[in-house]
Amino acid sequence: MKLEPNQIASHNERLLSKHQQRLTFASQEVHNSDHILQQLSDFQIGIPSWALGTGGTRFGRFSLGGEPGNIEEKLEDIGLLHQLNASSAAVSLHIPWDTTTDVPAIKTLATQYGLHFDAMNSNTFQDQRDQQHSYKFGSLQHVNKEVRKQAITHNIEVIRQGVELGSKALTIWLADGSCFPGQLNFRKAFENTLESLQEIYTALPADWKVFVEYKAFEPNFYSTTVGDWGQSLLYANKLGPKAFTLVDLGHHLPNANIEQIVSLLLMEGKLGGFHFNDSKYGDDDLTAGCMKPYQLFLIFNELVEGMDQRGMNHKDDLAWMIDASHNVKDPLEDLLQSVEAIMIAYAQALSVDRIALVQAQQENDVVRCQEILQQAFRTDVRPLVAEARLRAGAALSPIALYRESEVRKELIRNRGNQTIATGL
Ligand code: AOS
Ligand code: ZN
Ligand code: ZN
Ligand code: ZN
Repeated sequence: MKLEPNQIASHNERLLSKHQQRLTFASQEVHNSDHILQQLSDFQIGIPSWALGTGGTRFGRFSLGGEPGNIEEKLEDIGLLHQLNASSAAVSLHIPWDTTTDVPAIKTLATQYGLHFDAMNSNTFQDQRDQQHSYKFGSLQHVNKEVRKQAITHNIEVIRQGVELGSKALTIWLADGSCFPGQLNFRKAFENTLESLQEIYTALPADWKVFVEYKAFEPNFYSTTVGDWGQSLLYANKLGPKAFTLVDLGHHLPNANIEQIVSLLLMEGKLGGFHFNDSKYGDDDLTAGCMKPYQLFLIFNELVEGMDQRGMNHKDDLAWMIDASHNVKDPLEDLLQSVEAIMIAYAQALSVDRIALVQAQQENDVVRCQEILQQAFRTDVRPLVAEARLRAGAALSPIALYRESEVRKELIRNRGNQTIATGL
């Protein structure tokens, strides 16, 4: 389904006068509202194809109904999100879950929704039907060369599909590691993985990037072969200029200083992109900004500062993606919330008085430094985010419009009540 332009227009009309009051106030609260509005309208966030249905846990899964059963329906859902917020113009596919035989049709469909393809994801953490070798004991790290070869071939196939779709990057997340001490030789696992990654790297087109995603634990609980940003950076450095580290916010050990990691990766020119989400305990894959909005802001604060220092383009030089999983919410509402939280954090980071901050740092004025950051964080920039949407023809309040238009009801009518999204 698609929203009619007049549905959006009449929704906005109803909220307009209240919005304008708020906007006037918010614009006075920041020193650079025009700049922020411009940056916000350029900024686009990639939606994960695997987060459009309820994922469930190993204890169970509760169907929501109306979930997309194929790639066409996934694009339809993301197209709808993009209509609502004008900030979700990209989709990140996962292969083989999203394998398609009719690439031209998928490309046309995506273009109709105003979408393009962000990083492609390979999957060597599950065994697929008819697969010759099992990944039970790892894929790119495996002690058996034949298994490694199978995983390498899969990654090269993902690149091939991505090229056809117009993607420019491959994200590799490995479940590889070990569950018990002694199970594997760390160094050999690293070397095997590196060698495998090198073969994949060789298959990358000239204008492609590869993102090496790290994760501290799970599904392996003793060691992970790409376990932290240090290991990911080692691989990225050894691979070459097309290899980068991907930061998933939920993949760190408790209390890790993610903003510092981000800052140093940027300094090294090795930050590739993000999987945004939030968590309380581990890789919870909850809505971005739902637990630690200040951390999200601090990360964006480093990003804005570091990217501007390096003369990077905020829009294109990093891959901005969400990685999420839903058990109890309507995934589409959750994704709208995540995008909103990311936009808010970004807008706040853009509003930081950098000149004053540098001066306060030079003077070791710790109190002033904190005041400057918290001033930005505590300013309500939501009207600016809404204004950017309004100017782009999207909804002032995406979730309100989603509910008013009874989108889920319509999706259930079209797709049925007992749906399982392909993927997880
Ligand atoms: C797994 O924990 C990672 O976050 C990956 O990005 C993974 O490919 C994605 O979550 C889909 O399972
Ligand atoms: Zn991830
Ligand atoms: Zn995650
Ligand atoms: Zn994860």
